[in-house]
Order: sequence, then structure tokens, then C-alpha cells
Amino acid sequence: MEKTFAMIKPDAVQRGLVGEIIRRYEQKGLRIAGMKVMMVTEELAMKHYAEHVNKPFFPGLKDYITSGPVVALVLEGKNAVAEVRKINGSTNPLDAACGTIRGDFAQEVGRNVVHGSDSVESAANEISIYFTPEEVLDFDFLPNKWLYE
Ligand code: IDP
Ligand code: MG
Repeated sequence: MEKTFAMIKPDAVQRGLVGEIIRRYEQKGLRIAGMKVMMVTEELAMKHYAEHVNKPFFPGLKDYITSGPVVALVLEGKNAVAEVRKINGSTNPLDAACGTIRGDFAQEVGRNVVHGSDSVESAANEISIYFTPEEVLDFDFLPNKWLYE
């Protein structure tokens, strides 16, 4: 089954949105395969956002993502990558539909509360940046029987 990497960013942790955000992923039927509260170091930030290191917003993004604890998640489900991107909403909260996490809880692109991998390949890469193989659990998830044909 497809896995993706998601992150509850420092602003959302400080604002007490962790439970609400995880609730939305869980209610969709995604299985939590890995989860931890952690600090993102500068080194991790540069690995994670390698494609953005030369963008003008990168210094701000690096300060933001390293500013406090985050919750790192590995989520699994059919089309998990696309489902999490849909639940998260557009990158700029101004464009994010109501009912999405960014649409409901954020106002600015630089404080957009969540991350979700943009492809199966980046998911595998991001999972390997944030988790050891032992921290990602495979277990029998009983709701699958009722979620999928
Ligand atoms: P994504 O998080 O929806 O995949 P990306 O374009 O990959 O969006 O950008 C990564 C992150 O960098 C965004 O989630 C946001 O936190 C930050 N970011 C992107 N564009 C800007 C910008 O123009 N100003 C400030 N921060 C930005
Ligand atoms: Mg991205």
C-alpha cells in the first residue's frame, strides 16, 4: 500500500492543532505507520527542501521549520500521497479550499501548518530522511477491509 510523509509544522504544534490535524488524516482512513515529535535541524531542513534551497523564500522557510517541534508522520493508504495533498489543501492558504487543513487553519504561505510529499518518489525520500526503517511499522490495519473493495 502507498505511503506518504506528512509533517505538522511548528506553528500548528504551538497553536494546539496536532489532534485536529491527525483526526482529519485518520478519519479519511489513513493508517499511521510512523509518528514522532522532533526538532528539524538546519541539516534536515536542507535535505528535505533541497529543491528550494536557492529560492528567495528559503531562509524564511528554514527559520520557520526549525523554530520549534514538529510532528513527523508516515501515513499509508490507497493513493496516500494524493489524498494527503488534497486534505492539506493548496500551498498558499489563500487558494486553499475551505474544508482543507490550510483553508481552515492558515492565512499565509509562510505559515501553512502542514507538509505532504508531492509524489511517491519524494515520499520515499522524505520518509528515509526523517525515519529509520524500524520506526515505520507494518501492521494489520483492520479498517482496510471496510475502506477498500
Ligand atoms: P508544498 O508544501 O505545498 O509542497 P512547496 O512549493 O513545495 O509547497 O513549498 C514548500 C514550502 O515552502 C511551503 O509549504 C511553504 O511553507 C514554503 N513556501 C513556498 N513558497 C513560499 C513563498 O513564496 N513564501 C514563503 N514560503 C513559501
Ligand atoms: Mg513541496
